[in-house]
Amino acid sequence: MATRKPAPPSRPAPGRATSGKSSGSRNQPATKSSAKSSASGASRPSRRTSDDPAAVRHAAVQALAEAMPYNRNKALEYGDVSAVASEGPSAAPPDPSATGSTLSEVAASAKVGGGQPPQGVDPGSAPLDRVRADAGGQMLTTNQGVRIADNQHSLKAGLSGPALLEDFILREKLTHFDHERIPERVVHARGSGAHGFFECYEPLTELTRASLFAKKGKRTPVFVRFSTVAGERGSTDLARDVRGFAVKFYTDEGNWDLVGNNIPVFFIQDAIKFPDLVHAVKPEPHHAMPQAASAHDTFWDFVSLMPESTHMLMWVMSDRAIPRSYRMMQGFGVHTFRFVDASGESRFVKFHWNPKFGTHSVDWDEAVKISGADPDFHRRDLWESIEAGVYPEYELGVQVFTEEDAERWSFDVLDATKIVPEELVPVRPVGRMVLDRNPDNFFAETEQVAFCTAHVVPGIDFSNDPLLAGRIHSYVDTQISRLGGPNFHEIPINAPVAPVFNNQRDGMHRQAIHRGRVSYEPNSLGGGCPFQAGLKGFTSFPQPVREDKVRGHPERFAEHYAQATLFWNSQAPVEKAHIVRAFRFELSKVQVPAIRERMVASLVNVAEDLAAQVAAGLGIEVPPAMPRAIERPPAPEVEVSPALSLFARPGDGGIRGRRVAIMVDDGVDGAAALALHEGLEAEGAVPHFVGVRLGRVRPEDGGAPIEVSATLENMPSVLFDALAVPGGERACKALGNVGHAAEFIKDQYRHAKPILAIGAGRALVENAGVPARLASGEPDPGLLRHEAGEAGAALPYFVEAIARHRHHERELDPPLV
Ligand code: HDE
Repeated sequence: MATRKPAPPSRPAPGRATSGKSSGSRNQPATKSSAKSSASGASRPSRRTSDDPAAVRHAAVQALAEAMPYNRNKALEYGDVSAVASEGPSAAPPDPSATGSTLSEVAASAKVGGGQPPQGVDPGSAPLDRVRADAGGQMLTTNQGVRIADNQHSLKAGLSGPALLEDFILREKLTHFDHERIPERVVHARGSGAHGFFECYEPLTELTRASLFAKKGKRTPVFVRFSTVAGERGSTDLARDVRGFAVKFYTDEGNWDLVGNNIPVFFIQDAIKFPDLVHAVKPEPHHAMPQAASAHDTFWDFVSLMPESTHMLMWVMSDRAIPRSYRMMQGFGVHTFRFVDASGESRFVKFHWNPKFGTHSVDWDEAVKISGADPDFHRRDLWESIEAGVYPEYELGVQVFTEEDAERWSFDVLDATKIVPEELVPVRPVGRMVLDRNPDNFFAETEQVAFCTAHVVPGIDFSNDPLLAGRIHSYVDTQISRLGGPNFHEIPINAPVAPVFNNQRDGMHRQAIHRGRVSYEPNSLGGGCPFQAGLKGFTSFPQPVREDKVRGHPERFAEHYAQATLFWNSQAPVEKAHIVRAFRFELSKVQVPAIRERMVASLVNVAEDLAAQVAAGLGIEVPPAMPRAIERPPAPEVEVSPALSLFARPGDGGIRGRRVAIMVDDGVDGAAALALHEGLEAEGAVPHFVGVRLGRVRPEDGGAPIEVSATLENMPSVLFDALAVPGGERACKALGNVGHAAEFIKDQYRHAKPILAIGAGRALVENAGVPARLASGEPDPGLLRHEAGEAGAALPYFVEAIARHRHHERELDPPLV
């Protein structure tokens, strides 16, 4: 290849990156001039020889073009040297007018601002304050800023006359209203979001060059959206379903989206099956039922024919699929990703989010009732916790391993239906995420936020997981129809805090007003800007690819059951009982017996005791095991992994944010009620005086009346984590005649929640049918019974019982109460 003549020394060369590899093999000038220095050479007019702006601009344009006598990077675009990205040449204009669109830009106004803008600025990356609108003290206007005199009447020909077409105020208002909805997400339509930050524990530079992990204590803003998958936008939060756990990190080197779930594996191995899976799980196409649920024929038909989904089914049938709160569930990146360090070394990585409040769930019977009592249960919990300063917090952990490690294992790390057991690769905590701010506006932020697995930053890269590959395509594609065009990155919640400069132009709803005539690269008329970043930019990990084009998967993808068995073997007895119950319930909703039987046949390959219990629950014989895709599956490395149990992460032992009902009526033991309220509040819990009606109840001791904050009707039992009955003869007698009170107590008991009964409260609880002891004859540790006057002494035990979350010892199937 021909060598090029370097630029004469009198004319400093435009900036360019050099690397040992590239500068050694080509005749390239090694100096990098700053923007200023390029403008100070011979081509720059030494002073303004004219006051004529056109002449100044002409000279400046000429100087800028002269600063690039040829494309210095061309020779670096070929051969081996081209594999190393080099920074693009650039030069700063000697006069800002050189890169403007028009000489008239100096004419300032209240609309366009004050003349020439500073160079290299992207106002879209500035804090969201720039677009947060507030109407305090302001008059109502149209969208054109015209003040509206009357917002009560349309314009009519006379008081009783016809409405007039010329009423642009009415028409603007209705037209806007008519278009207030955008298409909902095809999956994960139902979601709730929050702002926060990620804080790095220590530099991870030995693993990744990603800037968010560069320094101890470094904080990166985040926006998180939690979601269910199958339900529509207005569906219940408490469906049995996977939860989305999508995090947008606004790093100083661009946005990184970790678009994960609360379950570490997925149903399918290849993106080409995703539309089939979603069509099967969504409401059936003929009658659009059921909403948000997976308990129906098409779902079980599909998954029972796709044995690779069995592992995920075990998680979905476990209590993981009915979390108590978004604050109390794990998150996972699911796929294997890559960390890449500054030297280009790469290792595989899997991402985990572990909640500070522990992993806790609700009972299925409870979930069903919450769906009626408060379908916004998770959304409300997230909102109210943040408003109360009980910030959801998660620790980010990574499992890092090499390709050689991965090669040795019995499963394939590119198969998203598999985990890497923590016994093989421990999870290393690397930082924490705190969600400390609710959005200003649900639509503008939570609805319009657009996550995408393709949004990675230098230091994070993809693996060859075939499911991930499809996602890299799918997310941007879906936003184009959902958000109406290719400029959704400019919507404030999506815009990175790292400034955006490129030559993409136009498209629906373009916000930026790009200055100048240059929208191509290479150019000299814009000083080469924006120029390619070379090694300062994102470079793909150069993984070798030398194979035939095929449609297929490696042999190890054919093993479908070992990790489903691992999950089953790692569950506590009560978790296993809940899995059996869930399969029984779900399959009992399936109308076609052959599908039920096929699914149970598949479960035989997971564990015979599981299959036997599910079969018994469905009233069928255990069928023969479903034939496997491989006859002799490899032996798994790990047989039991305690980390897979929900009980492995009880949380920090506190009860912050837990809702506790204190049941009151006229004649209540006021001292006990108030002591409990105060004590629980001091622990960060959210106590409510729950009565038959709103208003005040008068305590038996004649003390100050107590304000009821919730009723047995408007906040039934399932909306509380625990119950205290403070006693008082008259109150308990009256409550004993209220069906809602008995139901409340029964549900607290059935859902294994702590109950504290003081004085006369003990009889109230007993009369509701709550047994004093467990079926085994042992005392029930979740049922605390105390004499009148012992509220203060009982409180620490009650707090401890709430911190345990649930007292599953009392559970029987079917329930006694
Ligand atoms: Fe998604 N997924 N997905 N997904 N996904 C979407 O993107 C898709 C998959 C996940 O809160 C969509 O903006 C394909 C796995 C979350 O806004 C869409 C495949 C995991 C969210 C899409 C998958 C997820 C989505 C719908 C298989 C866990 C909600 C609207 C190749 C790791 C993000 C949208 C939010 C959303 C496609 C599989 C998680 C259509 C094609 C595996 C948390 O692009």
